[in-house]
Amino acid sequence: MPQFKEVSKQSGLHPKPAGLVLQYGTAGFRTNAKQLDHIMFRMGLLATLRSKKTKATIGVMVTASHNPEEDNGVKLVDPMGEMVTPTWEGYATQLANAEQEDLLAALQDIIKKEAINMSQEANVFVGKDTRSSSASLSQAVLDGVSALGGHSKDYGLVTTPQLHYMVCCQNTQCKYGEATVEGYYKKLCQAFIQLTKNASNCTDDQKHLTVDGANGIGALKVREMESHLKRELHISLFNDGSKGKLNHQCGADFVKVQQKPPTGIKMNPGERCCSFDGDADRIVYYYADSEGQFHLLDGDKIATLISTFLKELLTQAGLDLEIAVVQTAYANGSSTNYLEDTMKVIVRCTKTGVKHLHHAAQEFDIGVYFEANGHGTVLFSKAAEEKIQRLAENSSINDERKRAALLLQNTVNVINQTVGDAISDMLLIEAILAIKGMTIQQWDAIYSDLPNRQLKVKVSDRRVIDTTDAERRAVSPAGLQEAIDSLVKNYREARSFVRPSGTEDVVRVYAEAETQESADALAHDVSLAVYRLAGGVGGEPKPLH
Ligand code: NG1
Ligand code: ZN
Repeated sequence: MPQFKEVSKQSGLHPKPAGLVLQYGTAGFRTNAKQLDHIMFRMGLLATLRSKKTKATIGVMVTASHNPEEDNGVKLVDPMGEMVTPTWEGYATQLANAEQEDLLAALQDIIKKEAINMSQEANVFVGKDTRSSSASLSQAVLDGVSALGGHSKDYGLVTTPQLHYMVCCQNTQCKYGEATVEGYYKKLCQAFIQLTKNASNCTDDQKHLTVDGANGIGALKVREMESHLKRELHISLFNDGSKGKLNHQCGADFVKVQQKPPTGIKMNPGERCCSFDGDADRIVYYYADSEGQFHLLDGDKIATLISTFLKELLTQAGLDLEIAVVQTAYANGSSTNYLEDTMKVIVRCTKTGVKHLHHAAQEFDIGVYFEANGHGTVLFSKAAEEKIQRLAENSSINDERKRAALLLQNTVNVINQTVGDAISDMLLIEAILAIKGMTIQQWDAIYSDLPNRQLKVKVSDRRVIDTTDAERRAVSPAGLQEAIDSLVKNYREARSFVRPSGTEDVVRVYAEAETQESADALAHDVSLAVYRLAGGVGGEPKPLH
């Protein structure tokens, strides 16, 4: 194959350390940046093959999201902005782990299995986050693309969802929008401004939002976007990367897991604050009340706010569209009860990992999906979008229906349907709160979270834990589920489950109960059961109090 000579030559500049084995996991490859040069080059090769196979543009994003600055990672983006299919995740792992001398054979194997026409043109979009290692690692991706004769476009510093958006725009011949960062701001901000025109008497105070940029790419992009917002949203940006370290004691993951505010921000009582993660695909909100008590509004609260808003608009517009909320086992039990019992919307539970949620959400006219950690978006089926569009253009309907239809139309436009997007979610939430004239306290009061606790247990091989029922029950090792069931019975309104993490070498334990003390005690009890029954390593888990 003519291109193989170049691959052979270039791969020598990105050699694989012998024996190193890495896995394409839930979030792509993710580890210390020092181990990733050869992976990046090879993902450039793989993206080129995927582009030839799909005859479409493929994305490659260099980021390790909420991990520490020293880490990095890479994810491939499929033609419509979705994650790549499991088969290609398998190829990614094969190609990444082929020893240097076996690389061409590994490539050949994929080409043969997928019957790839090597004379087909290839096009790859590349983006990177602000990590110090990202510049050279994204160059390695570009080297991989050019080694196989593919065309590439380097978007440089972009958020993960911005890269997904570019890929989708390109592959829909710009029907989804213009494939530029400017185009992204224009589409989202125009929709946001249209939405907020429906907010009556919004004061400057209500238009104010404090944003923790996690010292990452999201901060840069919020700054870039600000002029497009035409003062309809006043952002005070903290942790903008000028001083602090990426994700260090800040960002959405820190705030959600620690259940406390990030360092480096100024919080005034009652004011809305939000945190992005390191690649701006997650967002959580929070505020401090007049007593200084911290209140977190996570992905479940966000899903509830958005689905309530959409359901009301559908009723006002007289549109018969089925709306569902997709969650994971980590969703707070109170949110599930509220959605099912009070809101009467369909709720689905899937395995952890965005691709599972995204997939399930596609089955409905409108699928709102959020992980409790703040990753999520809304998907509208093609038919739903067309119905909304037709109604918005219909001149013979009454004012109430018309207003609702236009609101729905602009809601569709403010949302990045390709993947969870902190910037897009932020604009949607801000617009909803403004339209409903709702404070963050009122939003928080829609339902009360059950106190909960997440813990990690180290075991010698986390694969001994196998789960079923969307990860809510353990089928192995023997006796573990029975132990959890009997521990849960000791507490009121309690629930607990365990699962092996897909991104860290740990078993995650989740517990919720009527009080924080009970949730903490149950999480500890279950951690001990995991430690004893699933091969715990190191010292026994210690009680939290
Ligand atoms: P793992 O490590 O498999 O629990 C974590 C998050 C996921 C998802 C992925 C990808 C939790 C409990 N888990 O997965 O929701 O975001 O990372 O980043 O938050
Ligand atoms: Zn992220």
